[in-house]
Amino acid sequence: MTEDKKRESDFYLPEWVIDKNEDTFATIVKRGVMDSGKGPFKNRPEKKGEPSVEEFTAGIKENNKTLLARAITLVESNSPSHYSKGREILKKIGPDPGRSLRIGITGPPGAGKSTIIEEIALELLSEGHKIAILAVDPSSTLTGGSILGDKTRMERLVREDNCFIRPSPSGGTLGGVTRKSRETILLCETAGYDVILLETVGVGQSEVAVRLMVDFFVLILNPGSGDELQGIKRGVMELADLIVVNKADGNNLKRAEMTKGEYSRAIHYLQPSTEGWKREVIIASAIENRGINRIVEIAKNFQNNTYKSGMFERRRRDQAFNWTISLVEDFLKDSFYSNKVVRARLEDVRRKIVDGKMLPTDGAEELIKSYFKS
Ligand SMILES: Nc1nc2c(ncn2[C@@H]2O[C@H](COP(=O)(O)OP(=O)(O)O)[C@@H](O)[C@H]2O)c(=O)[nH]1
Ligand SMILES: [Mg+2]
Repeated sequence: MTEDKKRESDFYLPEWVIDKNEDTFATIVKRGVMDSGKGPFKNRPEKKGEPSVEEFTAGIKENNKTLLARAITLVESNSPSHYSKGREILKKIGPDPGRSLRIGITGPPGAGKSTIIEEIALELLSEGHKIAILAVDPSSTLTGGSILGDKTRMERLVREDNCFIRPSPSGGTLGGVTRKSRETILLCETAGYDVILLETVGVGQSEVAVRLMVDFFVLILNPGSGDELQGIKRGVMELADLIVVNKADGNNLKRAEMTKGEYSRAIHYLQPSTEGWKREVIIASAIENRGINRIVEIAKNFQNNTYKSGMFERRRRDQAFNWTISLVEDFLKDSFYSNKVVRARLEDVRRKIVDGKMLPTDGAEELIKSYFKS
């Protein structure tokens, strides 16, 4: 018994404690109290470990928001053991967890994306839909702002049982965030969310990434002078299924109408983003809740039309394969750059190339050879 106690108390000492040299330390390490048998801790349920894959899956299907959030944390995790558990959960769920409409909302910072998302969500909730709001922000370190906007405004949604809000994971590569967002979408759909709203800041690359994850893609812009039209990349407009000129209120109303006219002319020559769907430009005011029902209506028309034409299903399948390829690419990149031999050679090759002593083509060949030799 005493022998047991001794060993047990040794266990509670930190690793760095030097044997029989107690005076050296200003801190005395004592064993903590696990359970006094009294007080508030007594009735607390025994701390269980992480739920099993089955418990996760069953809980998510019953819309247990805590388990849903924890599962998302697992798939977002960079730790291989967490991520592999996340993957097991996804495997159990299967490739097609339920009918949903995935809507991507993009646009420059401050255009009113979050405000519009909130209004769309409130409208859909009142119709009995279940809404998940996710943020894809590959540039959170650049833009700094909170992507879901003013927290107090979101409070209207936070209280809703049928609404789940998940802000963007901070940091990470675009590829990483994209991969995780796809998994997050699947988890939300398993929990019964039938409309997924994805907000992304328009910074170039992110629109392309989000377009590959959603069914319907909306670009939010503001009333502006004709010059601004030049600044909006043609490519971004080409990705959109709908363009909304937001903030059409107060003194801006007239300008919004004019901007709408300009964009309508500009999109005339663009390729459709979705085969068989003609994009349009509308005006809206999220603050005055005008035009929001029109956005919802157009999204539903889009869903019906693309269901009928088969485009909806076809795009989903293409996106699934695209996801597969991007996972392979992520893997290869990781494998290459974490390879010890490659890492050892990298600096030397870099120096030779920077000093003009080696051709980039030879540098690449050398690195690739060292990868395969290792
Ligand atoms: N006047 C006006 N302001 C708006 C409207 N929608 C959003 N805003 C304001 O624009 C600012 C940025 O909105 P936010 O939704 O956070 O933009 P985001 O960065 O695109 O998500 C906030 O101060 C909003 O209150 C609108 O329809 N009209
Ligand atoms: Mg926002």
